[in-house]
Amino acid sequence: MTARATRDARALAGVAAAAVALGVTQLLAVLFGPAADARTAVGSAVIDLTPGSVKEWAIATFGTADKLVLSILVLAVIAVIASLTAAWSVAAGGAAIVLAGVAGCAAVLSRAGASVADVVPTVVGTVCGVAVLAYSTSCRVTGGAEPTDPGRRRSLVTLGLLGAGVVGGILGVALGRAKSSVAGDRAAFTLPRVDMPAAPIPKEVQPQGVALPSFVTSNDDFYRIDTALVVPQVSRDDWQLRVHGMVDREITYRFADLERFDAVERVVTLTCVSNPVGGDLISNATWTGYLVRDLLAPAGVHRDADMVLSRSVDGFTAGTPLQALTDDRGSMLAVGMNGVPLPTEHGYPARLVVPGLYGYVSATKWVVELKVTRFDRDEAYWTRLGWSARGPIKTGSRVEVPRSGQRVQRGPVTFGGVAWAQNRGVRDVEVRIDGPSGAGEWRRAGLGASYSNDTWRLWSFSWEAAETGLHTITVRATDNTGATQTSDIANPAPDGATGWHSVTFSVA
Ligand SMILES: Nc1nc2c(c(=O)[nH]1)N[C@H]1C(S)=C(S)[C@@H](COP(=O)(O)O)O[C@H]1N2
Ligand SMILES: [Mo]
Repeated sequence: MTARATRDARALAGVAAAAVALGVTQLLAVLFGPAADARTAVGSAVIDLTPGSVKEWAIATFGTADKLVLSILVLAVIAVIASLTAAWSVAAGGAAIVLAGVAGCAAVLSRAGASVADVVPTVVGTVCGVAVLAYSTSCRVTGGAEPTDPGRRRSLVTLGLLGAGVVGGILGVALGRAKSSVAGDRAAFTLPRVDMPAAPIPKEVQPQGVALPSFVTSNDDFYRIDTALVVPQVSRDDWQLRVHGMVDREITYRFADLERFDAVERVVTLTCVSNPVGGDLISNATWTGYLVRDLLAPAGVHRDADMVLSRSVDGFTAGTPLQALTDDRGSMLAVGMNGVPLPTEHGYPARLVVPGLYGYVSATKWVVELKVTRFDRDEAYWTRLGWSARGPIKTGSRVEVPRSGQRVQRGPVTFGGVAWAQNRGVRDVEVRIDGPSGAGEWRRAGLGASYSNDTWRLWSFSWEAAETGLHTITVRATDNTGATQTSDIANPAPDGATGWHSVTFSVA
């Protein structure tokens, strides 16, 4: 009985020590700045070290919530390890905390822009953690007249320390966020006056009689995918864009320098290479910004360059064909999204938007560097993890209505969805109900007006639901070159999923 209680007490002491270590580290990191945040550094290192296939799985399974899941997982793992090692022995618990501290320091130092001083919060936190463990496990069972009392008191103090660690950690995170937030800077930013506006969007882009996504996705609904555990906070004053590599002269733009370029506006549909067949990692927005080719021109790009490696402030890189950045498709350094400054999670104050290419090879958010280079000299983030160096968006389409398993009343009904083939444009969408073994044959869907080759097209399909029971609807798109979306099934890796989207529904 006594031995068990002691082990439980040690386990509790281990968790308290970990909580204090993390809490102190987090609070001190507020003073030292974001680079000293060991929690974020470790999480980011975990993301970077996770094999590409696991990342892919995490994105597919958790989507935009993947980072929250990771944070909870990391904290749970820390608590379990701390309690198990300390329950084993105080020395093991202490060693685990010190090892975690060393790993934390290593993670901090491995991040872009960290200095040696940034490990101070982690070192102090580790020392505090070890001290808590030593205190909470010392003279546990003393024997003597009242053996339980000192132990009880100590358990209460240990619980108190655990609580203080948790509160300190939460406070540290909140203060750190408030301190580094660029919300104020963003609110004070007025988008540039547009010199080359986008063509107006006719209301005919939106088919009637069916609940489809809006042709222009609101900023709140726009899908978000990135490797950033914490959204980078870059103010316009801090932002710089360094253009270098295979150029005649290196240029570093400050944010105010952008004003001397023509501001353009374009409607472009972004798509993630991780989007599975039927997935929703695709959205459409009106972007405001500057042409990348205008920004590159003064640097004097060498003729033998064929790639631009864009780098984010958080270290993410994308390799984009130079051609795609300089041809007439209008690739942009975007500063505005749907008429407001870029939301921080979408890259404030500046990001790349390249029509026709998946985001992983083009859409660098919080972009601070454009290195003119060659595909045979440099490799970007996802390419190093096994994804294709080049990522043109494949023609795709999705059924939005009906939803899988939806019950439809007998009689006339309108289905619909979206189709895309950025840079080529969607020419046709065909729908098949109950094929290929059933009576179903491909029939043309109605199409919302085409806005441009770089934007998705919404489609609708009217059908007479006559036979009760289960039915399947399948969709496929044809692009403006006449090529029809392939039925071959491929996974997102290494260069985008293919296959036709089918949805099964019932008629009652
Ligand atoms: N800095 C940074 N930029 C990034 C990424 C990233 O991980 N980090 N992910 C890219 C990927 S894979 C996609 S699909 C798009 C998504 O842009 P969005 O989040 O604005 O929709 O951003 C791209 N830009
Ligand atoms: Mo992506």
